[in-house]
Amino acid sequence: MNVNRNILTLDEFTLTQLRQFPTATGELSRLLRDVALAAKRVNVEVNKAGLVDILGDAGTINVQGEDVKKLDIFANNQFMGVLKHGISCAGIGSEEMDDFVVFDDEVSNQSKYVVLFDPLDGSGNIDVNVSIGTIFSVYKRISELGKPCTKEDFLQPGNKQVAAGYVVYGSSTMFVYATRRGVNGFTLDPSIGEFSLSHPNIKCPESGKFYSVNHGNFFQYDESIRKYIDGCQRKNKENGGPYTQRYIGSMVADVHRNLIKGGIFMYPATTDKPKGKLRLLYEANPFAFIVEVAGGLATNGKQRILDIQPTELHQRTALFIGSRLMMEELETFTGTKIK
Ligand code: AHM
Ligand code: MG
Repeated sequence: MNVNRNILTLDEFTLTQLRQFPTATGELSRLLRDVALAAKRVNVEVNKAGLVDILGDAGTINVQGEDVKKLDIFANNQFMGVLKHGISCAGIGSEEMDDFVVFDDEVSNQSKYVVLFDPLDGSGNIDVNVSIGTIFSVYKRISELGKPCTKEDFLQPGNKQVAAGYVVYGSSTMFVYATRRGVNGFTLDPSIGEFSLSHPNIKCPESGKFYSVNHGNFFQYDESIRKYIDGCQRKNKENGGPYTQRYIGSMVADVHRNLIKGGIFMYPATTDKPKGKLRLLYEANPFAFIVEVAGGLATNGKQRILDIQPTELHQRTALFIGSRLMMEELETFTGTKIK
């Protein structure tokens, strides 16, 4: 019997990948399925956010000292819930929680992976109906199986990631994930409630037209960055400029657009935030992994993001990420050659 396999769902796709490795245990596929399930639940709430009394501050301040919106808490609970209930994850770290959470039960202690995530990034955009997203990062634990996972499992450099991904809750909802083998994108088909393969084998264009940065902070950036941004706005036959500026303020949407169309996204250090704003473990690292697998580059201006040795869960970093040739052009301003 012939079954139409032209449009694979996320589960079907991960199974076809699994079938190529007969010794694989399928734990990563299960983990991705768990994350996708939580994403679907979050998507339902994001879609009806304007209709129910779920908007606004939950009246608490998160560990970064920022207001917590109700949807952030809902999303955090969904992702934590599926990962705790599943059999692939030994512990998690989240933007919304002070410290790592070690699940420490008989099944979780046998699980191979730990997961770091930002359950709902771009929270400033929730109450204005603009794209927001989830970001996640997966590591194989280095601690002994059968015991609770440890802090060292979470504090591995990004180059040790096994997989990373994001969900963008936008005009349609997309789930994009990368392993070392490639980056694939799935669009939620509401008629069957499944993510279906819509963007196979995503490659980041070598160059592009878009640059994404918060111009309001311009005078707080280092001089080399100001000069680069100035160059983005000028006619330049070498780089095909001037570039077009696009900045939504939701990293997931901004980097997603540049990944598909070609471009560069920057969140440099500022005088107010000398360490940068974005978080290394669950914002910069997963995107650096995805974009590098797709052929692009990611740095903090001095060093490759994926080579930074993390020291704490909520560590911040400057971030420059995008198309390879645009990143190389930036490096002529910062004076660093990363790759
Ligand atoms: P959040 O985790 O509190 O949502 O902050 C991260 C977001 C990113 O999605 C986005 O790129 C950046 O903050 C925007 O910051 P700014 O408003 O300073 O430009
Ligand atoms: Mg965030």
